[in-house]
Amino acid sequence: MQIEPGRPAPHIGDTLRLALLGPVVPGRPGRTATAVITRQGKADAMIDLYYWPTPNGHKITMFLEEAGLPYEIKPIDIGRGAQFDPDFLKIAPNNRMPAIVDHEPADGGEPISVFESGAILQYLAEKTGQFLPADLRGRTEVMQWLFWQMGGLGPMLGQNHHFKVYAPEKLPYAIDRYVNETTRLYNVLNRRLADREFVAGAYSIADMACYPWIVPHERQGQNLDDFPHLKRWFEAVRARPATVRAYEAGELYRTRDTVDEEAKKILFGQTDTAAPAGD
Ligand SMILES: N[C@@H](CCC(=O)N[C@@H](CS)C(=O)NCC(=O)O)C(=O)O
Repeated sequence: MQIEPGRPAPHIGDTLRLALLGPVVPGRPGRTATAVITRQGKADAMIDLYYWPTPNGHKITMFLEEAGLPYEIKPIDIGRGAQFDPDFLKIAPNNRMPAIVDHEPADGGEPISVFESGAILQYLAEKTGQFLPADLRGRTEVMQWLFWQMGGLGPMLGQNHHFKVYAPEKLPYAIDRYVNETTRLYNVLNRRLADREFVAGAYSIADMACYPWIVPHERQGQNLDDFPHLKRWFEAVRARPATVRAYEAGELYRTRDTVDEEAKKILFGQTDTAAPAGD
């Protein structure tokens, strides 16, 4: 985190004006952001959140801000390889963030760690009794859309970003495949939202899982005007105060382009691909 030199350490409730060192968008230097320190930096936070400001990371800050749980962000700078730190791998063996450690689990026992954003959302919803209905039918509605996001919307849109934006070679077959699949998934969500306010009943972890993946719709080759129900939902979720706070928290860590050339080597050059000897 880069904070203006000479400033005291941030405290809960502080509003900071931050100079973002290093342009986020090439050609737009000198950006600043206003960030409200919510529960980050609290020494005895209930939840440690291992985080970087990406769609899967935003899901969890959205939940924590909605529920008002005390949390401390432990930045995992994936563009600099922090996901391979042995201590992080103990709680997140897939070398991906987000992950959490809950220091006050419901059973009163030792801290519990959770990785995978869908599992984290479910864990936090069960812990707090919020954003996941208790009744069989309501819960099943939410869980199927949460799994739909985890198995479809996230991975497919991630491949869209990869081939459309980051791949060194622009492969028309791969770009068409993932942009078309993105459009299909947007249509599924748009139809789903035609006759309801949120994805599954009241505002839930299914909405929190989907929303951050719709934020980069332009880079995914999509125009939200083509999906009017999705657009209405998107604007409603974007306007929620907790969503605003979650994205402001992320701005603190967006001190440079996350996927610069060094990051590309780390993110797209992972070499743990050979079977161990004897397999
Ligand atoms: N299915 C995982 C995906 C997590 C994931 O892909 N995280 C990315 C950032 S959005 C990451 O940590 N990448 C680091 C890497 O590729 O090494 C989840 O939903 O938690």
